[in-house]
Amino acid sequence: MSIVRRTLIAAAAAAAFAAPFAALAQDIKPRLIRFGYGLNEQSNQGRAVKVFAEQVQKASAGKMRVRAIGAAALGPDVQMQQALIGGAQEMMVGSTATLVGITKEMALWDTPFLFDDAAEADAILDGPIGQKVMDKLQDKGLVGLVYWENGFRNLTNSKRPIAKAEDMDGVKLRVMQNDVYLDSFKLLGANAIPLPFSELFSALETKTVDGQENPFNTILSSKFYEVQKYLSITNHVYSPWIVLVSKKWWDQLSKAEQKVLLDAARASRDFERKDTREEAGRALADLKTKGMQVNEVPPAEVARMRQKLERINANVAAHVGGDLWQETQTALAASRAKK
Ligand code: KDG
Repeated sequence: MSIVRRTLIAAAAAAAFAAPFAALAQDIKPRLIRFGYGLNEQSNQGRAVKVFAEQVQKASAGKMRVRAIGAAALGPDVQMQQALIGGAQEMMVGSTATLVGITKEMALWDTPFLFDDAAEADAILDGPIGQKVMDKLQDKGLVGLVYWENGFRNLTNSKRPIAKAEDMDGVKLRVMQNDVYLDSFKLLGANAIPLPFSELFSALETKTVDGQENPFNTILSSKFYEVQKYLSITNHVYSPWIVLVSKKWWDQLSKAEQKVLLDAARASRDFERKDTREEAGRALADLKTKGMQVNEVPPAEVARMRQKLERINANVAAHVGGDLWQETQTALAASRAKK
């Protein structure tokens, strides 16, 4: 047998022997997923990311591993959004409000008083309208998987209780980097100042701003009670979070891998909403115990705020498109008619 033939046979035998190990080596190297978020690990957001990570690890038999990176360590929402679009980061969860610069239809969820309760929010967000808005992200390099609950937002500040809109006059109120929030609180008389969430605690502590607005859960988990005396309950808007994937990265995944992520996202959504609502029920009592002075804004004054903000609805409708706005209003009217 020629030397060439002997060499070829030896090489083929070596390759055949190595193949299973190569496959095994592939099994050993899990696909790593950097999942960034803005609140801290102990928050409702942090707990839900942990559940997502556990679901992914279990469903992929360890072949996909989520590294949860909280407290805006990968940057504020807008920075993480850009990292996902560029493919430098795989996943994040953050506010829909900070996505409006990328996908204008996300402004729909910023409409003051859009949802009367969480049931309405779940039905619209998890239904065809929520999916239609989420699908708009794909042209911009993002894939939305599910909506989580940030919750109904309430006012805190260090100057005075807010019992009516006029009490906001002159209050330097931090808002998310979003025109609907900016315009709404200017209309109510506040001095609205947009800031990333990651800068909020220090801005409150140094009195750069007097107040902010967030759900009870966030006020508690971010320890805003340490730097805010007054909590005024308005429930002025229901705020969703959205779980996002880099489309550049998503498109490289197999269908099976994409299914693992989507199934885990849905399971984490159901956990997060339950966990958030249970915590919100306790958070108000905890905030009082921590020394916050809490007042319920009288329904008549909330109605006056809502009336003042009616003109914001027209801006949102123009921004998101008349068809989407009308479809949402019709769906809400239909669900309310059944109550
Ligand atoms: O990463 C922080 C975001 O999740 C943001 O939604 C938190 O509601 C928030 C705010 O006020 O910025």
